[in-house]
Amino acid sequence: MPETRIDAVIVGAGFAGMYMLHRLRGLGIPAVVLEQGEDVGGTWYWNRYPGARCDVESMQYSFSFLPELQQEWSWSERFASQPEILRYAAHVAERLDLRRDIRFHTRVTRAAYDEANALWTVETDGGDRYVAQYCVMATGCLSTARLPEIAGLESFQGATYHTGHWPHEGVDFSGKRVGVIGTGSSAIQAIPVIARQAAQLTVFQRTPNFSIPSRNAPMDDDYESWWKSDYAAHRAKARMMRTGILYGLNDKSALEVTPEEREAEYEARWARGGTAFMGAFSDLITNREANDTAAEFVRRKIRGMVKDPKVAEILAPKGYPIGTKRICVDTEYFETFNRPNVALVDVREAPIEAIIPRGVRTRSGEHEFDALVFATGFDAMTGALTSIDIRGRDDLGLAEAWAEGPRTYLGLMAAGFPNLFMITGPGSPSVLSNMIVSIEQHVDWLSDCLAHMRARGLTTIEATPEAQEAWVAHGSEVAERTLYPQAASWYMGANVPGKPRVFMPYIGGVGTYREKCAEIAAKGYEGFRLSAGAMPAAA
Ligand code: NA7
Repeated sequence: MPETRIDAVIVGAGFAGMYMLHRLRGLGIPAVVLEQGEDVGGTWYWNRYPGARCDVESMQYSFSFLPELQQEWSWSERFASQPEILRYAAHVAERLDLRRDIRFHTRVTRAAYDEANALWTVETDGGDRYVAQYCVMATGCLSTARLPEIAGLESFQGATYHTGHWPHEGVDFSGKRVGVIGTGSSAIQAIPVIARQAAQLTVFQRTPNFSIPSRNAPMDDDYESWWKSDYAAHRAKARMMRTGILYGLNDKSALEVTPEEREAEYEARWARGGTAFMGAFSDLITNREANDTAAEFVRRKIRGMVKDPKVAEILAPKGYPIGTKRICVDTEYFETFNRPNVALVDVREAPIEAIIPRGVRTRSGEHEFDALVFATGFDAMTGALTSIDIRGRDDLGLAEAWAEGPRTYLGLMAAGFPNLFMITGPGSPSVLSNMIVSIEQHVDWLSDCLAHMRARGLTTIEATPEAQEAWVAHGSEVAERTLYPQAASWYMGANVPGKPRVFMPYIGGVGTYREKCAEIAAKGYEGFRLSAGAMPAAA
């Protein structure tokens, strides 16, 4: 087995892996990135389904670490499409000359810690082996696509697709009868586009979702200039926001204003579009009564957009608070159900019994298709990590250590896995935030930590079990103060049968979390053990 000795192995060449490589180079730490795909971009490399678009505004969904980079790049739309984000990733790779240290087409299968030598051995599907001091998992939070467990899945004779693994050459649905299973963010973006092309589209919905119109539009020159004239200051503010996104947050409760004022606030945000809708009042994610006012507003909008009252009722989400399953952002999603070539099947009423050679059989009958699209989501946050055979001290498997749900300190490290780092791991704000803001914060923190260690001749760092347990407890306690645990969401692991129901991201807010991480570093990396050489396990 060919073996390479190197200081650091980074797994994944999405935005996290790319920036990590850049920072390690700056520190003079030789590193290699191992990437499954054939190019950079991570999530944006795989999710090429029609209509794929970021729901964070493009002026904010980009790197901030290099002032020239953010000045020279121009986004063409308010919300960037997947192809444009991928072009941006390629631009960054070129500008920083990153590709020479990235091994594409290389899937990591195993990473094992050699305790005596304090080294990680990382193995790939191509039979290569890398021995490194540090191993950085930049594997993404929504990167392990999931097919549902439906009988007969293999029997379908038409074409099948998963939104998270879309063919690079694209798909032409013209003249085709298409079935889409799922109504999460991916489906909500893809359905209007597929509906315009296909002869017939049938959507299988299990849980309706709240979605806010994006009001996407070509980039407004004045808006772009406003950002670029003082990018550093705007970014600094964004980093301290709850979600790492700069938008107007109303600090009033939804219950302290008059019904008219409340309506006006929701109307203004609905008209402006995007996830800033959830910033309408301060208590929308903590108070059910306040939340109900926003949920009811959106349900009313849906009833107004969808002509058939029966279809509107099926599409109107009920039974869980708005925002507790990830809020969607769409372009004419609900209106699409007014088209004569689009049908909606309520899977709660008529459960899918099986996939059959010609299509889908539900309790109420058979539906024939030429193509089936699975928009059924991901094994979020933990899937990409636990699908690699990661072995820490005493051969402890990460999947085993996380059998009851992920346990980390700050979402950066797990006890028992020295020198193994996670970028935006479970226990950090990650999927509840602007991912690029969170990626930069983690990579910067980790780079500073490695610089600190190297300056002092320290070689090993590990989270203590006590600090980890306290962080996990704090994370659950903060989540319990919100309405989030009330929904069966992928944040809770609820979309994967058998996955423990634990609220995985940290919901204390991006700004608060950043301060906490900085404070821990300032206290000499409190809660971590640092040593010069291999160290025994904590007592
Ligand atoms: P999501 O949000 O996990 O959505 C998956 C959808 O698929 C959701 O509507 C599910 O219904 C549905 N689903 C999953 N399994 C089944 C079965 N067996 N039968 C019927 N329907 C099913 O994934 P997305 O890709 O849309 O979005 C993920 C994130 O990526 C998104 O939030 C953005 O952050 C980007 P359910 O709700 O579980 O009842």
